[in-house]
Amino acid sequence: AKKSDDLRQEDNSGSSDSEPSKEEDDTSPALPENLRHIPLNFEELSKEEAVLKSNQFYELMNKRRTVRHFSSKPVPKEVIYNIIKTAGTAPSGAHTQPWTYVVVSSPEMKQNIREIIEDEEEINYKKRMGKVWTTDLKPLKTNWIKEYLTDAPYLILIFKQVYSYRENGKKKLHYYNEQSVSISAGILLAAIHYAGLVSLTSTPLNCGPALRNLLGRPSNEKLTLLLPVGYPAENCLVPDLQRKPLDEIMIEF
Ligand code: IYR
Repeated sequence: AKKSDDLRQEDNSGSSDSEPSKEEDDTSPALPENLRHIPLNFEELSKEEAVLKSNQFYELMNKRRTVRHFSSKPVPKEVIYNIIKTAGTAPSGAHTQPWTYVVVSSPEMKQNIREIIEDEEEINYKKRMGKVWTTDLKPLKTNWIKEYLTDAPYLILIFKQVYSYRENGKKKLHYYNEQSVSISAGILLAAIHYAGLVSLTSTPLNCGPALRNLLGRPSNEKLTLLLPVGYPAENCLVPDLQRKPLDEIMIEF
C-alpha cells in the first residue's frame, strides 16, 4: 500500500479515491457505530422567498471575478477564520472532512512560496504546457511572474488528505476526497466573495511536493489549489468574459 500511496501523491488524474486493500481493512467503523440521528433543523421558505433569495444569491455570485492584481491592504484575520470555517461545512465522503487549509500571511513564507512557484511556472510556460495551452491562455494575459503571491495579504493553500489515520493507528480511507475538497473549495470561493474579498483559483503545476515540504505538511496531503485572498489592486483590470446562459449549461427532461 505504501508504494501506491506515494504514486497517488504524484498523480493528478483525480482518481485517487482510496480503494480498500487487505492491509487497510479495519472492521471498526470510522464513525461511532451507535451514532445518534437527531431531528433536522430546517426552516421552509415560502415559494416567493425561495425565488427571491435564489435570484439574489445568483446576482451576488455572478459578480464574482477571478482577480490577478492584489492590493496589500490588510484583511482582518477573523474574516479568514470565518471563511475557512464556512469551507469546513462542506459535505464529504463518509464525513471524513479530507481537507487542510494552510493560511500564510508571513511575508517571508509568501516570498518562499513565490520563488518556488515562479521557478516552476517559468518551466511550465516555456516547456511543459506546449503551444496550444499557452496560446489558449494568451487572452488572459497570464505568465510565470506571480506578484499576487507576495502582494495579497493572505495565501490559502488547500490540501486534500488522500487518507488519514484512525485513533488505533490504522489507515482511515477518505472516500471521494477529490470531490469533497472541490466542493469545499467552491464554498470557500463563495464565502470569500460574500465577505467582499477577491481571489484567484490557482493551480500551481508541479509545485505540490515542494510547497508541501516548505509548509511541513505530511505525505498523505496533496496540494490541490492555492488562493491569494485580499482586496483588488487599485484600477485592477479583469478580462471581459461572458458566462454561458442557462440554456447552454442545463438540459431538462
Ligand atoms: N498555472 C499557470 C497557467 C494557467 C493555466 C490555466 I488552465 C489558467 O486558466 C490560468 C493560468 C498560471 O497560474 O499562470
